Amino acid sequence: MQSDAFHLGPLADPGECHGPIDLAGTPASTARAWLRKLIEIRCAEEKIGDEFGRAVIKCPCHLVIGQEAPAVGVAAHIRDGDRVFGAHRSHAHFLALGGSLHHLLAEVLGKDTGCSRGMGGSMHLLDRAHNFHGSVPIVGATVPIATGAALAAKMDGNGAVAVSYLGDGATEEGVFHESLNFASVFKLPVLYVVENNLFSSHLHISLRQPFDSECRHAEAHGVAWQRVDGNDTVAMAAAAGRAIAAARAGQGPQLIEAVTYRWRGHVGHREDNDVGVQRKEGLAEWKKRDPVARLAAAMVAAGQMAETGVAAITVEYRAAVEAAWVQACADPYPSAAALIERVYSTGRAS
Ligand SMILES: Cc1ncc(C[n+]2csc(CCOP(=O)(O)OP(=O)(O)O)c2C)c(N)n1
Ligand SMILES: [Mg+2]
Repeated sequence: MQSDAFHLGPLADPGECHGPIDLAGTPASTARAWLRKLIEIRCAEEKIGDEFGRAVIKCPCHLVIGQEAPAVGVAAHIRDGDRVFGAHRSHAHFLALGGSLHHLLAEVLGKDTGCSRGMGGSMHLLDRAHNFHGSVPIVGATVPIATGAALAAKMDGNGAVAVSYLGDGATEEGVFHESLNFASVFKLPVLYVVENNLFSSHLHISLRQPFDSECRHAEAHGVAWQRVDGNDTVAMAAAAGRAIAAARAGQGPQLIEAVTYRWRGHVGHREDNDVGVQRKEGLAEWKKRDPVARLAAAMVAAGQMAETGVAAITVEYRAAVEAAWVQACADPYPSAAALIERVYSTGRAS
């Protein structure tokens, strides 16, 4: 076993990895598309945070501010027929694949126009038209579903892949290990993206696991793995490109560990609080690893964008988010009848 399968090293050190990233020959148009998507997600999340703070949004929201890059890097390689699954912190996964701001905001407001008809909220996102086949709040629960989707893709021989996003906390669920074992034995075309933000709720990884890197689980199950600076969109896209190409080519399951950090508390809008526990970590240092700023700095240095580029794109997306918000606020709630439309019943009275 590779000993570096156990340790994150500098990637877990908030004093490291602050500089501009390496564009690695990324064309200006591609870098710009990724930057725009990062900023769209950031603006949407800030709005959701603001409205959650004002108690206008009432469902629990797990914000992804600071860890937008994995979703954007992976989405760059998803094509129609692939099946992507998220978890409780999936606004970015949904938006990166092309999900609509309006459908997301309407969902967190409980409106009929939401992506789950307003009946799921932030943790039940769905957008099959953009290959996003669902997110659920039960930690680890979508890992076996994605594995099953990969089995279906293999049986259909259609060249599709499945993607499972999960957190470092979800690797503590037994079904994660069962899924990796199964996928490895059957050489399934599945990519597990572990967004290791070092925390599960208020608990740092050092209090929960003997080692801080989740790659050891891939190694143990014979799954190919890569570890990436999860705040570097270019590196994320490159790793996802390699992994997804290998999975499509029949080389079996892949795992990417994206090391990142969330700026807001576990749930809700506050920066200083994880479910009632005061945060102690060096958030100011982690903010220097901002995926938006680092991609933008590299683009400016390469002459791909003016210094004012981020500000201009941010103005544009704040307006788009605001327009979608106004529309969602004006939308109706589901009718009372709609509440039981999808309820399964045998018809027998108990
Ligand atoms: C099976 C299960 N156990 C516990 C919870 C409560 N819970 C919700 S999110 C969460 C933390 C998960 O951490 P991680 O997987 O690292 O994701 P992150 O929140 O860091 O994105 C926990 C414990 C749950 N929803 N489901
Ligand atoms: Mg986590």
